[in-house]
This record gives sequence, C-alpha cells and structure tokens, in this order.
Amino acid sequence: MRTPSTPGRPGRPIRIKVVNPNTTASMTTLVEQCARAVAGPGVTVDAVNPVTGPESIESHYDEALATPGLLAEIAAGEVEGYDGYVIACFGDPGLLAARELARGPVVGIAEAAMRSAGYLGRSFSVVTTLARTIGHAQDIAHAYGVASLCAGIHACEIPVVELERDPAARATILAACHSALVDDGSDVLVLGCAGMADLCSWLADELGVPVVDGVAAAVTVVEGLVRAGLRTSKRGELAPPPVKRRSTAYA
Ligand code: 2AL
Repeated sequence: MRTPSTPGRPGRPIRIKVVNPNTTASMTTLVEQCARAVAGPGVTVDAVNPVTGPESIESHYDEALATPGLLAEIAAGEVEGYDGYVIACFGDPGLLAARELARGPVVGIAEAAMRSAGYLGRSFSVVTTLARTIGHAQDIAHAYGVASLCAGIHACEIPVVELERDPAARATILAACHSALVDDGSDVLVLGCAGMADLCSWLADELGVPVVDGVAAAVTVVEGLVRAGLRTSKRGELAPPPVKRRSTAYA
C-alpha cells in the first residue's frame, strides 16, 4: 500500500485568523469565543476587527466601507503567518479580494453556513438581521450555487449592534426562526449574522432542527482544508493582484 501524503500541510499548530469586518470589539470577542469552541486540538484561533470602518454591516455601503479594513487584516495576516482566514460577516464582504491576497484558504461565514446546511437536510431557511440585507444574501446564495437549497431568507429586524443590547433579542430571533421553518417547510436553520453565533446551540435545542452558525462552520472548513494541505489556487483569477500604484493601507 502506498503511504498517504498531505502536501503543504503545516508541521506545526494550525493558526486561523478570524476577521470580524465591523469595528464592534464586543462582537469580535463573541465571535472569537464561538470560533475557539469548535477549533480542534493544536489549532489556534485569533479574532480581530479593523480599527476603522462601520460599527456594523447591514447595507451595501457598510460592506464597501468595511472592505479596506478587512483586506488590511488579511494582508497583515500573511505577514503574521496565518494558515487560513474566516470572514465573519454574513454578507462575506471582500471574499474574492481576500482570496487574492492569501495563500491559505479564506472562507466566508455565509458561504460556509449555506454549504454546510446542504449536508444536513433537504432545504434551509436563513434568519438574518434587517430585511434590507435579504437581497444580498439571495445574490450570494446564487453565486455559491446553493440557491435551490435555500427555501427562504427572513429578517428578525434587529440591527446588528442591538443583538447584544436588546433584552428581547433572543425571544424575537427564536420566534423568527420558528416561523421561518414553518413558512418554508425547511429542515435546517442558518443564522444570518455573526452576532448570533452564541445563540446557535440554544436555538437548536429550542427548534429541534440543526442550526448552522457560519462562524463555527467556517472555522471547521478552514481547519479541514489546512489539515488536508489545501490552499487557495494561485493559478488564475485568485493569483496575487497585479502590482501597481495604489493609495491604500494594504497595497
Ligand atoms: C452582519 C454580520 O454578520 N456582521 C455584521 O456586521 N452584519 N450580517 C447581517 N446580516 O447583518
């Protein structure tokens, strides 16, 4: 029998950098706790957020403003020696640009959650923050090729920063998840915001269906890809961006 080989696998602990692209440090702490909770032995996870940019991302404008800070964190991560990255915002802002900068895998939480949900049931429903983010979530579900599995995307109408502050948030999200499952006839629930990550197992117990938190899903995927010695392809579209003059922090 041939000896299995895993080319490019790091011969040291795997280091994953989780970037919360908004500037709310308390949310970064929550995301880091949830990310570390699923990381395997010998895996270190550090969560960071940019110092400049919006406090939350719930519009196309927010996404555009958050992306330079996110990319600066990816570029810094390459110098710091991280093996892979998670983009911890459900719109997956800057995902393809981040892949151009990184050698290791870069996984967005929406992509990881929606793809993982496809393994767990016939169809999934998403419960997100504001209704204005639904169109973008639909767009990326199409882009990832999983739109046919997505039975519906629903808003709880709680702004991102209120997820931590609003004492009624848990009950509102639970009610939104319950009616999403009933309305859509789906059998898996996807959480549509990194700020909901800490509610995942409680919601699964309450709802009696698998609940996928994208932070946990993305960490698991990055860890698995790195363990398997797999990195971002540098052959074509995701090769490093062309060298040119750029007046940005990360050029
Ligand atoms: C998010 C998220 O995950 N982080 C953030 O700032 N906004 N998603 C959302 N649907 O509002």
